[in-house]
Amino acid sequence: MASSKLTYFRGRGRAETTRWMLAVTDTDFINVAIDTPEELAALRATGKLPFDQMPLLEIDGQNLSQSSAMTRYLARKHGLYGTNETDAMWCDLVAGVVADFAETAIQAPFKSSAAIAVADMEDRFAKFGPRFEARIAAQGSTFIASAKMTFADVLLAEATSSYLEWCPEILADTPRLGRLYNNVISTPGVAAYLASDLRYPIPDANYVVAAAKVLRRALPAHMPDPNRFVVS
Ligand SMILES: N[C@@H](CCC(=O)N[C@@H](CS)C(=O)NCC(=O)O)C(=O)O
Repeated sequence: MASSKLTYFRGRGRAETTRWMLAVTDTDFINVAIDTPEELAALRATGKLPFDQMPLLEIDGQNLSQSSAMTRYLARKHGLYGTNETDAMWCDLVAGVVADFAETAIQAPFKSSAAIAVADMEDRFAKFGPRFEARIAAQGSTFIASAKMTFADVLLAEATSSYLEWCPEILADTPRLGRLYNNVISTPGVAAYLASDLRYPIPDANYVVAAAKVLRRALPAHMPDPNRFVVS
């Protein structure tokens, strides 16, 4: 039996950073997919979601909410928070910036066309890519927050993986970020995860529709019948 359980929609979304952290720390897990509003209601009725939100990570006898708490919990538990307070501060600082950077990739499948999604990501990368590069250089050219790998590197690699799926040439002028990315995806845990069935495919319109159906929310306005799941 797996030692942890991650419950979310049948896709990457806001659970993906936790999956990468479970992978890099060699923590075995299963994905539990919520596919219907009824399944979400049943999950909420268990009381395991303190703020009624997914993802939910069940680990070490605890129910964790908020992906940022999950990734930091795993980082503290497995020594991926650097070696001193300054490292820890840089981990948190970079994790915050990476969340801003990653948001554009998370929103990509919600855009009205792939061209718009790619343009948004190129703009976002133009802002943050050179800053990541400079920070990695200042840190010693291998990692971004410490002399050794931290969860900040893992989050940055996860976001970068999504950018690369939409914009394959995006790392052309940021070789240090490219090396950091390769270092993370080459760790045994992440490499095994990315090659496994636990890794969901790149999110597309079907994922957007599936999530809206579960949450009974409106779809992006460009989609047909955008209010088809909204219950008034
Ligand atoms: N900041 C949270 C976001 C959680 C969140 O917004 N979850 C959505 C699904 S992606 C949800 O459960 N929405 C239902 C609700 O807010 O009631 C995280 O990263 O875990």
